[in-house]
Amino acid sequence: MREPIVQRYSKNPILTPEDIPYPVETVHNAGVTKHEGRYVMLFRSHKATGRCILGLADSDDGFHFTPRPQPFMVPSSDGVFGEYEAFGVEDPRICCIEGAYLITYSAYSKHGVRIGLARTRDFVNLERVALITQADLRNVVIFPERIDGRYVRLDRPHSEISPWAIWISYSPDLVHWGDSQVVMKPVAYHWDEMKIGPGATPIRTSRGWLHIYHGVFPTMDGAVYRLGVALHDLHDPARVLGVCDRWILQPEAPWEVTGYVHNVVFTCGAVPEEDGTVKIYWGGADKVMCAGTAVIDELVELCLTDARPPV
Ligand code: BMA
Repeated sequence: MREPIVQRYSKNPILTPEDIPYPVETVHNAGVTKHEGRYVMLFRSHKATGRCILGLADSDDGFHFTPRPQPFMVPSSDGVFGEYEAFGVEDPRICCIEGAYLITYSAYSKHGVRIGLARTRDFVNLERVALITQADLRNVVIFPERIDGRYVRLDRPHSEISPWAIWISYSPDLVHWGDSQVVMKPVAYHWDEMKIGPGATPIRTSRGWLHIYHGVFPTMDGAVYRLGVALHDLHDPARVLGVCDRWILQPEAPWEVTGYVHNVVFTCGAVPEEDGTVKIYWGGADKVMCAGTAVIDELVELCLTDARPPV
C-alpha cells in the first residue's frame, strides 16, 4: 500500500463541539497561524439557529488546543458590516503580513455571501477593514507577501459558463482589487470536476507558492470534498507551474465521512514548520477539526511530476 501523502494526527479529531465552553453544534473550517510562538486557531461554529460565529483556540504544539471562553467574532450589529453579516460569519483564513494578521471570512446575509476583511495584531482586538467582494464570491486567501508592491489574492467566483474556478486578483491597499484573471479550473470527469476553491494561505517554497485547495466531486450520494495541491510561480503567481493530478486527502476517518455534512474534508489553514513539514488543518464533515502533517517538498514534487492541466 502507498504511504499516505498526509499523515493524519493519531488523536484526531483535535477539537469538537463538546470542547467549546459555549453552546455550538460544530467546530470546523478553521484558519490557523502562529502568533508569538503559539498556534492560534480561528474556527467556525454553527449555533443551533444554523448560523455561524467564529471562535479562538490556542496551542503550544499545534495539536492540543484550548478554546477561549467567549467567541472571537460574531456578526456585527451595525453599519455596512451589520447589513452584510446578518446571517453569520464563516470559513476564516488568516494571513500574517507586515506585522498584522489579516482575516478573510465569508459574510452571509439576505444579499448573498461576500468576503469581509478584518485585521488583528494580538488576537484580542479585531478591526473590520472592508468588504472586499460583491455577492456570491467566496474562499479568499491572501498571499503572505506583496508581489511587485501589490497584495495578491486567490478567490473563487462562479458563473454558469465557467463554474467555480480559482481566480487571482491584485490590490494596492487591500480594499480595492482588480487585474483579475482565471488561473485554475475544475477538470471534467476528475476528482475536482464540480468545483474547486482556494483553501489554505499559500506557502512560500524555493520552487513556488504551494497552495492547498479543495475540489468537489458530485455523486449520487451527494458531493465529496477532497484536498489537492497546486504550485504557483513565485514572481508571477498567475502562472500555475503544476496542479497535482490526484487528491492528497479525502474523507476516510469516521468523523470525516459522517457529521453535519457527510464526506467533507475542507481546509482553511496550514502552518509550515522549520523542519520542512506542514501542519494541515481541516474540518471533518463540517463538524470537528482534524490535523495532519505532510512534507512540503513532497507536495511540491507532486505538483511538478504528476500534473494535470490547470485550465
Ligand atoms: C462549501 C462551504 C464550506 C463547507 C462545504 C461542505 O460550499 O459551505 O464551508 O465546508 O461546502 O459542506
